[in-house]
Amino acid sequence: MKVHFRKGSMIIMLIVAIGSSSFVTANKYFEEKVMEYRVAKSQADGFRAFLLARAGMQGALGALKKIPEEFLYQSGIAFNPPPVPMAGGTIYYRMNPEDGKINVNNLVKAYDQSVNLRVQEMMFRLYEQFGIPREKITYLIDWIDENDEGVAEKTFYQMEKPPRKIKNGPLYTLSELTAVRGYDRKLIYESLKPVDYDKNYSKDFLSEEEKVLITDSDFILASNITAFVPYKDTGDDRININAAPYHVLMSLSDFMTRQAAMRILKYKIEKGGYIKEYKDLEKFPEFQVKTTDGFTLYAELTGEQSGGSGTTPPLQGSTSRPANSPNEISLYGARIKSKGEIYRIVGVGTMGKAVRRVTCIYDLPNDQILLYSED
Ligand SMILES: [Ca+2]
Repeated sequence: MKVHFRKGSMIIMLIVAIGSSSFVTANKYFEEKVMEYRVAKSQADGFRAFLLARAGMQGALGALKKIPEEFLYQSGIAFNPPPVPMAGGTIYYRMNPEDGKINVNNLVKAYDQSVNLRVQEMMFRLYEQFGIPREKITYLIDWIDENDEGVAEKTFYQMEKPPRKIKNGPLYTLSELTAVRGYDRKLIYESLKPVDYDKNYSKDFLSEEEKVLITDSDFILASNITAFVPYKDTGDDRININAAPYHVLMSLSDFMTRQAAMRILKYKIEKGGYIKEYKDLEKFPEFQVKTTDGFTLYAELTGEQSGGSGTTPPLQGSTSRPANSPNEISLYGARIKSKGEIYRIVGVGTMGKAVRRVTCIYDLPNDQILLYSED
């Protein structure tokens, strides 16, 4: 009996042992499978969200190609339509004209690496409004141009701690600007509005209407400049007046006035959000002021002073700048355009907790994507 009992108890113990170990194994197996399932599901959600984001971007591209621009502007919501529920998730897209900002890459002419003086002067005027020292434009030019001759070139960045490599080429995105001497996130992405601006301007100077036309975001450098590499090196530095914020409009010429910039912003509203022909501006007295060349501001902005002679308009606050050859600036023709050509498109897809975003810079006339990123 004893033996039998022993045998029996051993068998029972064995069964229990097998049972408990298999239970542990099964439990572990189950947990692993649950984890795998969760990972797979979140990956699937992420992938689906990504597909929705791509679909949003495609939708925006389709809208840009098919819908006349004036309707996009005038309908208001076309640039940023409400979210669309799709396949258990949501699609959003947003598009913004990018050529109302100054493309800093245009500071250097790609074909001969010389400085584009017209863009440099626009940048001077822009930086002056924000109280940013001019040297920072020179540092930026050194960063972009191929050569190593300048004040912020290879040797400067090698001495930095930690040392970093100079680009000596165009910026792919504006975020690269943080690597350039004299720039940081604060300067680029935070408001440069003077603390006493509202106190000084709001009551006496700005009408209620004007307060709407100059928004807080206009005081952020990143709202006024951009960086993308053009599809073709046409040297096109024209500013899209339908998309340009106040400070960029003020940078167009030494002869731009607050009244002239406001006139553009107000006229745009009068026209339902879109100035189809910039020729309309000619009739306003604000654009009939004479430049030192004897042309009107309108002629200077539109390049209609073709074959213009005389001297280059002097920079504000500068008397020491060497004179350029007479036609150096006027040669490039129009400074403004009314048709948008470059757009930033953001597509966002959500599925469950997953959110995916795709961004592109799109050149509409050339039907080219200049930059594409996913995150
Ligand atoms: Ca350089």
